[in-house]
Amino acid sequence: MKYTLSLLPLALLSACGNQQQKPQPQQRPNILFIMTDDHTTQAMSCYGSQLIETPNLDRIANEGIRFNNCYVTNAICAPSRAVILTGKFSHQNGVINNAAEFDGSQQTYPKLLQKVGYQTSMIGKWHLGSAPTGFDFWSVLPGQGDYYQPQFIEMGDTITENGYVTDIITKKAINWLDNRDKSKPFAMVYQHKAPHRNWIPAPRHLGAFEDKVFPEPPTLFDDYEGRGSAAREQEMEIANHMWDAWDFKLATKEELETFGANNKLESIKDAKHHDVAGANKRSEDLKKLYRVYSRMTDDQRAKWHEAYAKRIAKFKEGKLKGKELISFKYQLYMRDYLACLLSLDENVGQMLDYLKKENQLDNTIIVYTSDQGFFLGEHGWFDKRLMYEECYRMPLLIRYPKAIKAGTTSNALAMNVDFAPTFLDFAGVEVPKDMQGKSLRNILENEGKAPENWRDATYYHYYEYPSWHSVKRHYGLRTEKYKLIHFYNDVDEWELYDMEKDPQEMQNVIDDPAYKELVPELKARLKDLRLQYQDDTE
Ligand code: SGN
Ligand code: CA
Repeated sequence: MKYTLSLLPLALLSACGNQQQKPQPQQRPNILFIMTDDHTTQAMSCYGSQLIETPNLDRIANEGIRFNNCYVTNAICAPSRAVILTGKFSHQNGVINNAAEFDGSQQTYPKLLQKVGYQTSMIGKWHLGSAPTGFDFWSVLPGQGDYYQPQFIEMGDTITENGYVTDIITKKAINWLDNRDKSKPFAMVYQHKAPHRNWIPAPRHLGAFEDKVFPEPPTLFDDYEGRGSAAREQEMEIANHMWDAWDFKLATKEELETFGANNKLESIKDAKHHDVAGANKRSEDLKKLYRVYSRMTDDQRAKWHEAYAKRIAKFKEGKLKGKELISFKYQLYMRDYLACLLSLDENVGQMLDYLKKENQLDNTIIVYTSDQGFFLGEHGWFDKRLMYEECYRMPLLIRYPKAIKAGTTSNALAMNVDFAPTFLDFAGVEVPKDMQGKSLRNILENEGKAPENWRDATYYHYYEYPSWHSVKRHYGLRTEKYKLIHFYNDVDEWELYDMEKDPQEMQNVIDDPAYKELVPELKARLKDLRLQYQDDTE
């Protein structure tokens, strides 16, 4: 029997009335948050990369928006993830470094979406210590996770899956989408491990770039002149801080198998990877690689040895010295890092195709980003952490044709702290006052243009020191034109870069008389930002 209005009970009528302002669950957009680990804009063709083509990521950019100036607030894994979930800076959400455990009882955007009827899930790299909260389904890698035959913790149970991590994460994500309650909108956090160190490509892509020579960045041989002690004393140089076996895969089949025969797996698990010197170094190095090798199938091992034979032979000739050796190492680094992106791009393509097939492509806000950028040899480095542009900038692509004109680009200053407010805004949920970011919705709907009162500076604070890679603690700001950084803790040093004249940050102009008046202005602005975001940590 059909109800006519007059037959509806009164209480139900008034409930309908109340709901009229809020979007109905089925009108709310789906949210697909795709995040990779350490994927930087220099390795995306939609950002003008000279290194690689990423056609499926470019699809998101071409059919949506590309942000040119999106910045991380603390360029390291767990902190970036915590900022994104909470919409709050590290000093407020508690995860100031990778060692801190995320307090899962706090407010996050997935929890707020769940409350208004979203189905939520978290699949892939999590890396926040505590168990995920706010998700109807979760399946996450323990810690950093493994590339081959990875373990997952799935709703509390530990399981091992066969295959390559990037493919498996996608399979799990699509499987969840397929089996969800299709009457409700979804918010899925789909996060890859790749292309994190030690950059292991899918078996089908092993050796894909072994014969390719990649262009070197102009700052590969930077001597850090004029920069402070942070740049000089870091430990993330391709020349000095990468490991022959672990990073460059320079270990023969015989060496690995002999190592495996002589060492118990338990002792291999706790391989040390920094603060090791002398004779111990090679064995620690092999230990680390052997742990990965021990997970491989025979077929994977065969492909591995075939792929790396050439570079091992070249290295063993022992003729490369000085700059030539650094150039060689840079090539090996690029070959593996970039080969990881091949499967990543394929998998994102699969996800887009799936949504299309399901008729959900245009109903879904699709975001592509990475937890921060990365150095691909610029300044001679790998890794991240510093407030220098290559790792400070995050990729940010968003596709949602209902709000975004295809092919839009934006120079607005955005931060990862803005993601949560943006999702809530699109879902019709009021952004809680204690979230510190701002919704980017206006910018998306306005062809990339920021509103009049938009921020004039981004704020940054990095804490993980002393620790891996020895990058000193610092905080700072970036405006459209300038970047000011204060290194503290064991030093008290300032750096200033003129980003228009010196985009590669080779000239620290903090003591240059031409900038004498600007320095106190920027320092005052930085002080204001610290007050605004209530950051009194130092
Ligand atoms: C590992 C890596 C480091 C990296 C950290 C943090 N070393 O410790 O190079 O900086 O992870 O990365 S490794 O020898 O184990 O590969 S993060 O993405 O989790 O922040
Ligand atoms: Ca990372």
